[in-house]
Amino acid sequence: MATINLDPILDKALHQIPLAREEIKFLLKLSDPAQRERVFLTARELRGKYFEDKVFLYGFVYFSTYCRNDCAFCYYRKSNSLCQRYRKTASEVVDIACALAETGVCLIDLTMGEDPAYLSNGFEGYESLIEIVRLVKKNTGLPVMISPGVVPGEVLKELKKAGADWYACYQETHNRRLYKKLRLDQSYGERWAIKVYAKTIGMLVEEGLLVGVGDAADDIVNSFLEMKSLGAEQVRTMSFVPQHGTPLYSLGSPDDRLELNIIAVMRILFPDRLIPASLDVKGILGLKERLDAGANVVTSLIPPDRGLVGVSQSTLDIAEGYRTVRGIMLALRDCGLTPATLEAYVKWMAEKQGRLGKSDVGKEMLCW
Ligand code: SAM
Ligand code: MD0
Ligand code: SF4
Repeated sequence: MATINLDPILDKALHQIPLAREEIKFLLKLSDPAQRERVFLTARELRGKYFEDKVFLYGFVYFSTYCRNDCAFCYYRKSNSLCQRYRKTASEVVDIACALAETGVCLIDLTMGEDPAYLSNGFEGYESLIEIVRLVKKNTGLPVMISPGVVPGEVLKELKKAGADWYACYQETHNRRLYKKLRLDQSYGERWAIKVYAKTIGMLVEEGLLVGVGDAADDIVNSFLEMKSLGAEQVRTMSFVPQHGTPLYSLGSPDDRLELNIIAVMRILFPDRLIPASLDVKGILGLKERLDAGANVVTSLIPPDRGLVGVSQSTLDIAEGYRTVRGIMLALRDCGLTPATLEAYVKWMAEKQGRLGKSDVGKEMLCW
């Protein structure tokens, strides 16, 4: 294969000229620090073009750590005896969400394991979940993202009616063989279809990749294609965080470089979308490098005194209060970034719901 030169690729990226598969793979595989910094600089320039110096801050309520599934990578997996199991009551969830709203977050993310009490308990279970969303929306007035795993379409419709604006449900990988090793006994098609359905009922959708679990560069490029076809308004990646007592623990932690390269390439391919820098991978110490790679959302902000655990970093930086709006301000300043206003976020959401829901998917950067 002819040697690929970085300059023309970055020039195409800056002018939003679609990149070829080989060019994208070249960027993903970069290891030279100076070259990677040039890619990150291009990513930051593109982020600035659409978002100036603004970042969006998402408050998290991990309200149940019970799960009916056994994902090979996950702390909440049903057979992990080491998982700290809890299920917050509706009033506790509302209390925590209101406290988060007070700190200035622009969205409340309600995350749970696929808790059988909600998802395998017939109408009553679904109703309790819908009620939690309704109460959080009513009491905070904030945009709400739900991350409940796979739910029936009818239930998703009710969750949207109750106030859920976003649906997050990550495929992890679009390589079906790898998917089967990650999300044990879970249908690939079902998990994909409910996201597509969410789009048809006007919800904003987040798609996500898990890296460092046997994925190859071609898998990641294929995932970018799937994200494009889905029209996901928020796209993310997270490095695998090994969990004691789980099947993939022996894989160990991947090198962060791939996650950072992916964030930058996502910014180049989807310049006008939301791309998280998750605190649930490396905590506060990992925030600046993820933002410098082009991310523009800080996720997994968790209040320190509420008995909540993250899903990949169950305790890191939580009790210390580092995963709070106040706790991240220095890192934001170091990156030359400031929190966006709630009005700006709501306006962005409204625009996307109007424009991306229809055929006009905006100028995509993939040339296929
Ligand atoms: N149960 C819901 C679900 O599976 O969609 C929500 C739980 S949480 C948001 C699920 C996501 O967290 C997974 O899709 C995965 O991307 C991420 N995650 C879970 N365990 C992880 C780990 N050990 N390392 C990195 N990411 C992890
Ligand atoms: C995060 N632990 O952002 C959360 C989660 C749920 N919508 C996202 C993966 O890191
Ligand atoms: Fe359950 Fe979600 Fe973890 Fe899978 S990723 S074990 S569905 S909480």
